[in-house]
Amino acid sequence: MAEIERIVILTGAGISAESGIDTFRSAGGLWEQHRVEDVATPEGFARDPDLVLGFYDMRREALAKVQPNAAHHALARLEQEFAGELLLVTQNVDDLHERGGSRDVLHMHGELKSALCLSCEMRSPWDATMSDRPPCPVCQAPSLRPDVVWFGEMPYQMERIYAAIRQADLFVSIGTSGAVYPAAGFVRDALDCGAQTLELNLERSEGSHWFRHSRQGKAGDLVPDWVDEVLSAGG
Ligand code: BJW
Repeated sequence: MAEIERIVILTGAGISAESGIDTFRSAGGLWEQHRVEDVATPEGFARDPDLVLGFYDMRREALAKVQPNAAHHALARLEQEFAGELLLVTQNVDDLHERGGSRDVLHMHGELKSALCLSCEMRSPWDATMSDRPPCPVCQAPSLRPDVVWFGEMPYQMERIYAAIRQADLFVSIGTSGAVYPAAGFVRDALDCGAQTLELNLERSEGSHWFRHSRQGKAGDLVPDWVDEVLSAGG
């Protein structure tokens, strides 16, 4: 741990579970309540925009009622106190990392509190509903969609992520099932580049065997302990 100078962290829905946000693939999770083809694909949006806009309005509204947990706060502390380089990549569209104190968060699957205009292609901060078809703040067209990455779409900032993984000494995956690519492939990219790999998850994920180390438990317990280890090793 003392030799670790560059860390890439990937987080998923599990890190926000203890804050009260549903994960996707757990029993009772979002994909049991809604068909993924209907609410998380461009084709689903084209078929029934009201359903999709309502789904994301509901999740944006729910976000206002939850708070970051100990795992989000611990990663913010790591960002502040770690002497080396850190890239925090999240698949989550919530803003709990930012509200937990992290300043530099790469949202590879977009953000609930951002709108993407299908007319002018601009992204705008967004805190209101979309199902009432408000105008784009930039071009005024009533063409907003949630600024999230659906299946078949390209995640954000892939070049920056791959560049950081190529340089990393340690890749850490927290609270993600490893079911969705390209994020699920990052551990193999990190291994290929000689990095240490660590998984912190409630249970072994689909890609668990790729990780050199795997710890099972709640993110709210595992992440603060791991951050203490990194910082006490002089990182
Ligand atoms: C806890 C816990 C606690 C619970 N503490 N842990 C290669 C092979 C096969 C298919 C593909 C492939 N490459 C691409 C594809 C196609 C597709 C894909 O992956 N399909 C799979 C179904 C196989 N991928 C795409 O289409 C992606 N685009 C793409 O690949 O573009 C081309 C490209 C080419 C080359 C390079 C780069 C790109 C886009 C994927 C978009 C995913 N979008 C969603 C919706 C976002 C908006 C929204 O939020 O609604 O993103 S789907 C959904 O899944 C969401 C999540 O970010 C993502 C991952 O889910 P996550 O976070 O892992 O949640 P869960 O629920 O699955 O797991 C939670 C985990 O936490 C569990 O393990 C629990 O045990 C654990 N947990 N409580 C710790 N307290």
